[in-house]
Amino acid sequence: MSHTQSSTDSSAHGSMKLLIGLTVLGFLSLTYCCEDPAQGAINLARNGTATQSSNNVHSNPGYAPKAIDGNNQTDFSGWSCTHTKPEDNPWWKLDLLKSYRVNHVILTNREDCCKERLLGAEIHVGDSPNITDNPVCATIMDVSSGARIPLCCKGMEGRYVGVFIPAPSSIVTLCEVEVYGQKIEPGPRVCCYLSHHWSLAIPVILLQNTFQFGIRSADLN
Ligand SMILES: [Ca+2]
Repeated sequence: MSHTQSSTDSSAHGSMKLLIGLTVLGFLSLTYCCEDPAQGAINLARNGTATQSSNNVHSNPGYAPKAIDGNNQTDFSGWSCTHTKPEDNPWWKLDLLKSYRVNHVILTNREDCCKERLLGAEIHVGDSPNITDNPVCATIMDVSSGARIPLCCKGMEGRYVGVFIPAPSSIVTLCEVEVYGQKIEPGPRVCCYLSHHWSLAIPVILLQNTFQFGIRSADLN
């Protein structure tokens, strides 16, 4: 077998390993993002406090704490959904009272009407009480699959979870917000960075191993 043929085989072998590595990575990422909170996980939102940019003027006031009252009723007449006034850039904010590593935020939208109001809403997680200073976990692009909107925040760290609609004359209305995550234990921050960015760290490791394996294979040929 010629040297050229051997190099071609090694390159093809390395490419196949790379493809397999990326496929495994994709599967792991999807699995991580789509898992529900563990059974029995504590909803951190229940111990927090909630505020919002304004309150509607209505006989059924949609005060902010109604989104963390533990009642997932999706009909506004059930007195358990929030409602701001129609205004520019409305927001709702949850203060968890201390920082957590937030894995999941689950919103419960209204179903009796108006569920499209949450389209374009940004969910921010971070330590700034000014929620738009914090990174975005997700932007709601689809409200067609039911009232429950699960969002994966991949261990973003923060004390505040905010729902912000960057649009004129809009309304934030939420029937429930659940937050699941872990306490941030004292220790080297490298653990937290890798936890938050593990979906980035793992491909780097896989790519590194794949290329090292390919180089070793080429050396043996
Ligand atoms: Ca509620």
